[in-house]
Amino acid sequence: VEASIPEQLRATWRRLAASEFKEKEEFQKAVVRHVETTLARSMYNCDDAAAYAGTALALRDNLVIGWNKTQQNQTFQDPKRVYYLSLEFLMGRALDNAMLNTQVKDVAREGVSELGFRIEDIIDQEHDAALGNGGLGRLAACFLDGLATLNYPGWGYGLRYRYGIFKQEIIDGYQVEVPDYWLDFNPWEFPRHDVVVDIMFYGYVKKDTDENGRTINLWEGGEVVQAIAYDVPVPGYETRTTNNLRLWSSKPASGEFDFQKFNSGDYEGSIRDQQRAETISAVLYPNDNIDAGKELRLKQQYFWVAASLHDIIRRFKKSHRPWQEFPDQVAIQLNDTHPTLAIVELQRILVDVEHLAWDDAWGLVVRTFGYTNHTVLPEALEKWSVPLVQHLLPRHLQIIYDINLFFLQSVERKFPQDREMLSRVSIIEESQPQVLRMAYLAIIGSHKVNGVAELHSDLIKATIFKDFVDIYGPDKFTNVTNGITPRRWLHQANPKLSDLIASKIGGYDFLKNLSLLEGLRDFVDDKEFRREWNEIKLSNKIKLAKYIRDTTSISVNPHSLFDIQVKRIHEYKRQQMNIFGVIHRYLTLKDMTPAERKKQVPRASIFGGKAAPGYWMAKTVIRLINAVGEVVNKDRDIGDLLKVIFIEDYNVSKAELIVPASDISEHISTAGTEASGTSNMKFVLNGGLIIGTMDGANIEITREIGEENIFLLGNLAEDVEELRHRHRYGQVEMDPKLRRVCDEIEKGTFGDPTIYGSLMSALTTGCDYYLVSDDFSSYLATQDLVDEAFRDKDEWATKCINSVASMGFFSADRCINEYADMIWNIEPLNPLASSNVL
Ligand code: NBY
Repeated sequence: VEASIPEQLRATWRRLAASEFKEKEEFQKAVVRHVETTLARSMYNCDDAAAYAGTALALRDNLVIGWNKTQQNQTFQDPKRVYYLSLEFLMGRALDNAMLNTQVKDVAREGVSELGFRIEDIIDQEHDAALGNGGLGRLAACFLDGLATLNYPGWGYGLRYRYGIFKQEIIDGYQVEVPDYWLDFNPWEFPRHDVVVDIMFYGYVKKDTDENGRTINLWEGGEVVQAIAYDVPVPGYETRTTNNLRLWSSKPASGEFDFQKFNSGDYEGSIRDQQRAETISAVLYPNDNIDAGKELRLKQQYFWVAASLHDIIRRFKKSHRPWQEFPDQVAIQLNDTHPTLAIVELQRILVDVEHLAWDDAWGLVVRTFGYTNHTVLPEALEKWSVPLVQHLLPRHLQIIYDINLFFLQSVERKFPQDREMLSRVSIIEESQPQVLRMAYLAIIGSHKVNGVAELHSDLIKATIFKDFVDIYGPDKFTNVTNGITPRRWLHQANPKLSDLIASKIGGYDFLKNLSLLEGLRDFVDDKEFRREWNEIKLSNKIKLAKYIRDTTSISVNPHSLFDIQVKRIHEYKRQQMNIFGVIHRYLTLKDMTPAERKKQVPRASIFGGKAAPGYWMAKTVIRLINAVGEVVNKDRDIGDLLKVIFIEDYNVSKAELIVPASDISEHISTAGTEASGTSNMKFVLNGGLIIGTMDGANIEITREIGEENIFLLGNLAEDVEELRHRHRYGQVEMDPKLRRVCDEIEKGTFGDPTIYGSLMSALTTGCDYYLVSDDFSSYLATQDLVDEAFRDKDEWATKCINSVASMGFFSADRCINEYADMIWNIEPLNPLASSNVL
């Protein structure tokens, strides 16, 4: 407040206020000014990279104006806000999205063209913001887009990793990890050197008495690092609302380096502390769906959670409301258990610092938090070692013990006869060493717990959280099926399809109200419309084929069936089943006479995805896919009939190229293992069909688009347990077709078979935990149906169009509105409401 300009001078400010460009020439002026002044370049020295920088900076000026106004408006109106705490925000590129959301792309295209550039080349210069692993991180990014588009006052809080997810290179068929230097030039972040929070680790707890003679606990004597805020604007589509994503970066608390050491000649020693502090936000852990339990990861979690809560509380305190109103002003959503310490940190602040009574504080905490679960896989459920937490966060451990004690007392009152219940639901698992079950803590400290698709939400209630349903009743648990933003995943990724749809159903309103896609049904029978539809798909396939040719020198016939599986490599997602199917197809083609081969539907099997660096089995799958490609792609008997491609370094911007080019995409996880999946939604929205199991959101996609429009295969979740049991007792013969595939691998057709030893033994001695053998014949039979269906181009287009027409439900906007109503209890804020500041 003391930094604000006195009232009598504000008229001058208002007269001089920066304004947004709308016309081409204003935009061009801004680009040239940034190239010439901000970058100190000129027309004699302006390559695509400089043109990107100039364009991004010009656009950024516009964004910042709307962003400042949104934030001022939110400050003045002071509505209840939601804070989305996520260790991952997989944002991808910002420029194209910002141009489209603020409706200036056409102006920009013309503008840069007159300056000698193609907008597509400029867009391509941008480095992805890859602060995430996969679905969980991308979901957070889609949610930010939905929140802003719907005018909800909502911020994201995350970590500003210096290195995002590694860049994947394929060398001799193997994945090689290369660091991701994404911050070299990032015009989309604003360092807030004035927003700094001290964060403490280690130390001890001292008991003391306050002025009223009550015992208080003081956490002190620890090591301090500083969190500095970096803000990223998040523009909504066709609204002035531009929300904020605040990312924390770590730095040493005590100056840049140790002068004493520096002066005494210990140059290395002088920067050691600095590096130690900066290590906290240095790298994103590259695991998806696996808990590594590393101390640095726990430090990241506390650092980020403590800085974010401090910031949220500072904002709450500005309006001088009593603590009782905290949950009426603040909703905090926990994206998985990674931010669960926020529950403990808020309780600590309320009790130790603000001196609220325990029960009053706890009531506020529970009303504030919601927890989203993204997995049932036991290896992905976070558990922190008690000695580690004791060492790093001694006071938090005490608070967790108390939370657990009061919780267990209440359970005991409710179930006095059930002694085993207490050890089952205790936050502390009595292992060696003891560990904290973070999911249990998240449930106990939240008022709502949700899964991310219907089946998944049912499964968590029936399995991993069953006792908690008995304790709290079923209403604490709910489902919010995931969604995706149609702005990025249709309009931006597939502009031609978006334009065609708009030309038919009366403009682009469907981008804000995705159910309007229903209007497409009126045109399914229109032959000319189907022709245009197919032409767009073909042009998207040509574009991908060109990319594949440019990057791998493999040529793919764009008329072949593009069969795509792109996602993190994981056994439960079963890329191995896909590549075994490809080998089977290859062997079948080899068995045929040339005349028989001529009758087959040509297919390109396209894979992409990163393996966690320590995940041996996943890396072996990548190696096998590449080895199969090596053999198949140069086999003269096969030609165009089968191509096997592994696209290097799958990320958000590559997804924007790949997703619109699919005919069929694979979502073939073992039933009950994929919580939702979100790329399944992206592919269907872009006019591709799905081959998939009855898992995650595939089930609801089927319900929406109709069984006739999806290729389902495999066993059901309810049968998985029984099937695994049979494998464990050696009661399952391997499927003969799979046997033949394995024999071929073991014969050395795809190189030294010892490379694939782990993969082979997982099917046999490893009891085939993911049930590849059980689903393989169903998978192959379903792939045959895909081939048959693809022959009838008209029928295929009809399926695709009808499916797209039914995808309204999977908008991130529907999903955000459900969270807002059921969990956050927040309302949209009119971006123009506060006329005194605008
Ligand atoms: O979240 C994914 C689910 O697998 C997918 O089914 C769902 O659609 C998506 C959005 O709800 N989960 C996911 O991507 N998880 C991770 O990336 C992840 C990352 C780190 C850790 C655990 C999971 N970790 O413990 O470090």
